[in-house]
Parts: sequence; C-alpha cells; structure tokens
Amino acid sequence: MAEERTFIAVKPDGVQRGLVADILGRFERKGFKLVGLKLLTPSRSLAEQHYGIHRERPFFPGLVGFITSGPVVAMVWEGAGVIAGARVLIGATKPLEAAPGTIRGDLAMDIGRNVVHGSDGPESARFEIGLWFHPEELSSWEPADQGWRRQA
Ligand code: D4T
Repeated sequence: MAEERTFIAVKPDGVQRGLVADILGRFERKGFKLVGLKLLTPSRSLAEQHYGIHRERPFFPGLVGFITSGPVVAMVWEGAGVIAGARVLIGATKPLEAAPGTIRGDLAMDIGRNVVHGSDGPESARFEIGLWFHPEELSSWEPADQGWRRQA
C-alpha cells in the first residue's frame, strides 16, 4: 500500500474541552507520522472553502460559525492507508453511532460537536492539505523506528 497523506483537525470543541493530546496521541500511537501541525482560528473564507461541498445544506451556516468560533489544531498525517485508516480511528459522523474505541465513540455525543475532522478520500485530502498548509509547513522525515512500524 502506497504512502499517502491526510488532513486531520481537532475542531474548536475538542480544543476547548482539552482533548488535543488525547486525539493527537491516538494517531501517533497507531504509528502514523505527523508531518504538519499548527493551531489557528480559521477565517470565514477558509471555513467556507473547507466545507464548500455542504454550502447548500441547512446546517452550513451553523457549521461555519462553529468551526470559526475558536482555535482548531490542523494536522497532516502520513502513512500507508492513512486516509481510510484515520477515518476508522475517528468513527462515524454521528457520535452516538460511532463505535466505542473510536475518537467520536469515546469523546463525543452530538453531530454538531464531533471534535475531529478527517479527509474522506484522496481528492479531499489533497484539497484540504493545500487549503490549510503551505508546502514549506510540511516536513518529510523518517522515524528512527520506521522498520518496527511497517514491514519493508
Ligand atoms: P467532517 O467533515 O467534519 O470530518 O465530518 P464527516 O466527514 O464525518 O461528515 P460530513 O462531511 O458528512 O459532515 C461535515 C460536518 O458537518 C456537520 N454536520 C453534518 C452537521 O452539523 N449536521 C449534519 O446534519 C451533518 C450531516 C458534522 C460534520
């Protein structure tokens, strides 16, 4: 399976509730590689572009208002199968339907406060990484124990 990158964000509710280390730690302990990390309060323009696919949905204004309401921890994670793998770690969009052990299953109750975002496919991963990060903000590096994470 080829190496790929995905965009993950701890949403404002996750930051406000002090869940950043727990959420970030789950990706780290899984073995994925952190290649980009920053904390920012998204502008309205950034939020509207990020959620552009939902522009016509009734929840769009509330969603944009929520995601711009405070700091977000924006991250890029790398690894073989990381795009789908991160979605498994995150769990179902509706937290009450998310399996125990997943981030949303363990840490959230409400679809409008579901603590974390993850790209849902290769195309959205490429788009979202480019939207949130400048190329020079991403680091290519090799963990010293890579051979113990993934068979060569
Ligand atoms: P994100 O994009 O935040 O990782 O969530 P998902 O990929 O799991 O789910 P999504 O794109 O379908 O929804 C985006 C975002 O909108 C919120 N939402 C969604 C909401 O507030 N009300 C709704 O009815 C839906 C469908 C939650 C996630």
